[in-house]
Amino acid sequence: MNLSLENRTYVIMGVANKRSIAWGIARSLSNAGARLVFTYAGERFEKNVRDLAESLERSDSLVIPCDVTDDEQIKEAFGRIKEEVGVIHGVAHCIAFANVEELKGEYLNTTRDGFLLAHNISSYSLTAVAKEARQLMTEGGSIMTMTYLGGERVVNNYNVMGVAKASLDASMKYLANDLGKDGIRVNAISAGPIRTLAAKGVGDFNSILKDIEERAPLRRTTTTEEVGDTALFLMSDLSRGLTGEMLHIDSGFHILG
Ligand code: N5H
Repeated sequence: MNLSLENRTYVIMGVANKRSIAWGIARSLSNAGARLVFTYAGERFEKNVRDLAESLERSDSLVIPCDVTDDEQIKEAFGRIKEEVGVIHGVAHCIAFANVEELKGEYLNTTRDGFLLAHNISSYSLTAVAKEARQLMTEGGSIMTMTYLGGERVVNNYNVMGVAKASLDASMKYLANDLGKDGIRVNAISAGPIRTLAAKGVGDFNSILKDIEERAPLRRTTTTEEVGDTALFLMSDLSRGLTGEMLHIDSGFHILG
């Protein structure tokens, strides 16, 4: 039993640029010998993702569009993956969205549309993706998603995204229960704050990071490499007994009161 992912294929959803957590995951899996399939949402990110995929040592990555708000696109994307690579061994779901104006001030002001949008993209998409991925995971495997502490307790400004992450966390567990009989494990990584594109425009991000450097048990902030290497563990057979679990990769910040 080892960390090698030779002869395995993984779908990575949610690379926006080189700072993306999804890209940290891609590098760790690729270094372990995996073949990768990248999905992106919207033409805006296509070139970034293609350029990044080409920078990997293996030249057989697949890059395809997949807007997770559209069931047809998810079906089409996994249909193409089936045609081109056949069996897959895992999916890294690194997708979230909320209206930026609802990520500050009082949660109370969340609109119905904003609530549904955040839940649609950030939570329901895992279920919709797992349903299609299951059909290609005939040898079993591992599905993982990204969550954040703000789904477990109140973190200022996280607001509707926190409520969506709570829903995502519960979905992860129900999916783990459904898919366990097919040898498919479902887990989540709860990462500490990382300066990604999604974090851009978040007021006070510097002071959030500074607080972590001062107080987290490891006295440093989380890197995409740390998340990537944990994803490698989750995708490998070393984690074969682990499902329905949330791993905090956050320098231990979550244990603080
Ligand atoms: C407590 C905080 C800070 C406040 C909340 C931040 C929430 C961020 C997550 C979502 C995904 C950000 C988001 O949807 C921003 C969009 O409205 C605008 N941005 C975009 O459209 C960019 C271009 C694309 C790439 O973004 C997406 N999502 O497609 C939490 C922080 C301390 C930690 C953090 C930043 C958590 C997290 O969930 O990412």
